[in-house]
Amino acid sequence: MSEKLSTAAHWGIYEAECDADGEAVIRPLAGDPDPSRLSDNLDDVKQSRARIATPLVRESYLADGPASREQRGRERFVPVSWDTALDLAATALEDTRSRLGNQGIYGGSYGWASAGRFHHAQSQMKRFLNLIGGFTAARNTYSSAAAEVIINRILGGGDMINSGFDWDEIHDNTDLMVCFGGMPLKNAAIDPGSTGPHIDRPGWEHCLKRGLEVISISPIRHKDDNRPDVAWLAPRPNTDTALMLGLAHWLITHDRIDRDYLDRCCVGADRLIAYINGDSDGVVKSPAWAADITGLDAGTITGLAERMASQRTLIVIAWALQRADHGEQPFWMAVALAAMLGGLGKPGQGIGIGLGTFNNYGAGRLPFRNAAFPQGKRGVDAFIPVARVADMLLNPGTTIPYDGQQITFPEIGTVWWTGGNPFHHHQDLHRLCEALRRPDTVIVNDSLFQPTCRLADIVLPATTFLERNDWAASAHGGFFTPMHKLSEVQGDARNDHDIFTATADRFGVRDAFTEGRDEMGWIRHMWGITRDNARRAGRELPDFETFWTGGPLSLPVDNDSSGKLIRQRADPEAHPLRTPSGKIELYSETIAGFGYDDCPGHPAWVEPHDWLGSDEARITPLHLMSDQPTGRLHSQLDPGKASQATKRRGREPVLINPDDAAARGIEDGDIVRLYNRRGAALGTAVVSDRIRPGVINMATGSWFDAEDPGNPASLERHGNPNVLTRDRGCSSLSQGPSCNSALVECEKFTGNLPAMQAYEIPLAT
Ligand SMILES: Nc1nc2c(c(=O)[nH]1)N[C@H]1C(S)=C(S)[C@@H](COP(=O)(O)OP(=O)(O)OC[C@H]3O[C@@H](n4cnc5c(=O)[nH]c(N)nc54)[C@H](O)[C@@H]3O)O[C@H]1N2
Ligand SMILES: Nc1nc2c(c(=O)[nH]1)N[C@H]1C(S)=C(S)[C@@H](COP(=O)(O)OP(=O)(O)OC[C@H]3O[C@@H](n4cnc5c(=O)[nH]c(N)nc54)[C@H](O)[C@@H]3O)O[C@H]1N2
Ligand SMILES: [Mo]
Repeated sequence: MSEKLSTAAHWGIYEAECDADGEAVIRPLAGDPDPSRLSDNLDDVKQSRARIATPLVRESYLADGPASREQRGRERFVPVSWDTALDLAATALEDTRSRLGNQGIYGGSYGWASAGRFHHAQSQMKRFLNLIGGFTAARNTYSSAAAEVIINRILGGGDMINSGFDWDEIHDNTDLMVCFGGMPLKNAAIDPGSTGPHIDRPGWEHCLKRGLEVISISPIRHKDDNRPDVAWLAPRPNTDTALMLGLAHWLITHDRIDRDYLDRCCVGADRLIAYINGDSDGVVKSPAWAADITGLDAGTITGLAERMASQRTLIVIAWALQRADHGEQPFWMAVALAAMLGGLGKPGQGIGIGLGTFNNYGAGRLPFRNAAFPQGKRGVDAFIPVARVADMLLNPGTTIPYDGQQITFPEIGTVWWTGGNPFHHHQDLHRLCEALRRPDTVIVNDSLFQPTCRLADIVLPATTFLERNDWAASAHGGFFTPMHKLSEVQGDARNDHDIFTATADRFGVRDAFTEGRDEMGWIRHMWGITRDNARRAGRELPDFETFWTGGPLSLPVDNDSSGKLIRQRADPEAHPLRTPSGKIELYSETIAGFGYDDCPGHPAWVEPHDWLGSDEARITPLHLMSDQPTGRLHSQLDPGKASQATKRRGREPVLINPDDAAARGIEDGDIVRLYNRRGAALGTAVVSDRIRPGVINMATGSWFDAEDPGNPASLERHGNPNVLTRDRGCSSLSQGPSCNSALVECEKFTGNLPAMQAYEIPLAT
């Protein structure tokens, strides 16, 4: 073969060669300055003990169908033929359609799946479901639901959650970077849709070398932050809004706010100032008030305010802060604080949302769209806010508020999940088990037997990205990668496309689904559309053959997200934002008009349901944080080498402060049990002063492994924090996930260490 072989994952672009035995040898893109350690998980894409070899049906579903629903998660699976599995799936869809209509099919199927524009698992499923009349969908993401909703309302446009800052701009224009959430460069390993060279760590180090001053504000000190030239402030979790209000109070009382900018480019500053001064509620949001809530000194807060007012300051805010009760507030207040400082709309100043959240996040975008596998026309309009899935399954017919609308939960007969793992991403997992025992049928497509498969009736084995042809395009930075088939398909696995083609056949819509194209036909077609889009925007992409044989390529990107605020600052009348006022909304008439108690018309300190200052903290006194894992992308390839290397004694590490450990007789390396009223999970203690006392952290992604799924009294043996998190929307506005607001207690585990079963496939044979 003369072509250059390549492939891509969310965590990197890879070049490949075939060795003498015809085996593909895969290595990170040449010139990547900081290749991700997640590459070590690739062995498990080739060969994994958890790989599903053939379609599986839960034992009593095969005998009794939906009547066996209570057995989900408690049973073994029977290997069956594709025909048997797909006939059962088609019958389930038919039954649901006739009993409940198409809205009785839940196809929200949230999840990251794999990189690759054609074999995008959810798009494949949604196209098929639309062709048979539609499905109930999901809106927003687990990543940033609260930010998406609030930023859209106050800055006009969801694209404004992209930081819009690249490292060169920061290098040249920023004196002080105040990072709410720190600078967790572990997260910059990945980027949706494939990652070009990992530029964040070198970019950050370049800026520090130039003398950029950084203050990391986070209950955890990250490995990348943990250096003498980065200052660390560790507030109580979920109290950042109070801290920002305290900073704003100092700016107001010391006449250090940019009145001209607030008048010209924002609306509602006076109402927010009245709230901060206590005119509207009798509570002055002074640094002393903020100190009481955050656990920081008042002097530290005033010192920080003065520095921010005196230097060219960039506020950086991690998405984690909004994955919390009232998660909209710190984002809204961070925008307000940046506006008061007057830095918004100036290069290198203002607010960098999510810088460091993904690799290349500030690097800009291409001025054209990459073709996506077409999902077709929505058959029904029904949708839910994505994180309300268990509420929907448990409470059909109930109505909830969401961003000014009223959403009534439909009754669901069939759930089909592909390319996602709700037993990774959702909260209160025992409750989720209960919820997934309600519908008639649960179907899951995956390559590995991840925990959602265990709760399913029908499990369909999907190919991995190494086993098919595709192409990838990075969401940030302009990278395009041919994804060549590098391994033979294992067992009976099928591409998601082929799974839905065969299902479409059972409904007489096969040709409509495929449009007569095969895999390479679609890839060529989608490349052609992308090339046309590029040409219309004045950019040139090569023809398909040149692309397919030529290896990964890149185009220069445009960096224009902060450009909108720069233009607005220069001339607000000529360049209005897409908000009702055309300006930045520090008070929103629209939100105030919704009348939500839990989300007033301006940013405010609204106590979270679970935090270190709440009554609940007397029973469960530790605030649990559950950040993104360093050794994997979410739960993907958890049995893999990089993921396993982060575990201790095979369990997920629990970061705990020496004071909290000593008070509980816990030593480094001990197995500990975390618990609250929602469940209990095991982990391995890592005792360190890199975490604030009263706070513990267990990263996400260890596969859920409960002794008795659905029973909160049973032990989760592996270390999945979502056994402990609360399943409640951030507020009536966004209804986003609030996993980062959870309290727990921790004790040394003294029983016999139970054997884990997370990676075993419970086969009936
Ligand atoms: N407590 C807590 N919970 C959280 C978070 C947190 O911070 N704290 N973070 C949240 C965030 S930000 C996110 S984005 C979510 C992530 O949640 P998910 O995106 O659901 O997690 P993944 O593990 O990426 O799930 C993807 C699944 O798709 C499968 N897959 C990969 N390729 C294919 C394919 O080609 N076909 C098929 N059929 N399947 C495939 C993988 O094997 C894997 O099981 O988790 C959220 N949950
Ligand atoms: N290696 C790896 N990288 C990833 C992912 C992965 O699974 N693995 N997932 C990717 C995805 S989908 C997403 S959405 C992003 C998520 O990006 P983020 O949401 O930014 O990531 P997290 O790791 O959840 O949190 C980052 C840090 O925020 C801080 N933090 C948490 N709560 C608070 C708080 O209340 N106050 C303050 N001041 N700080 C707080 C903690 O230090 C925490 O470690 O990461 C992406 N990057
Ligand atoms: Mo995410």
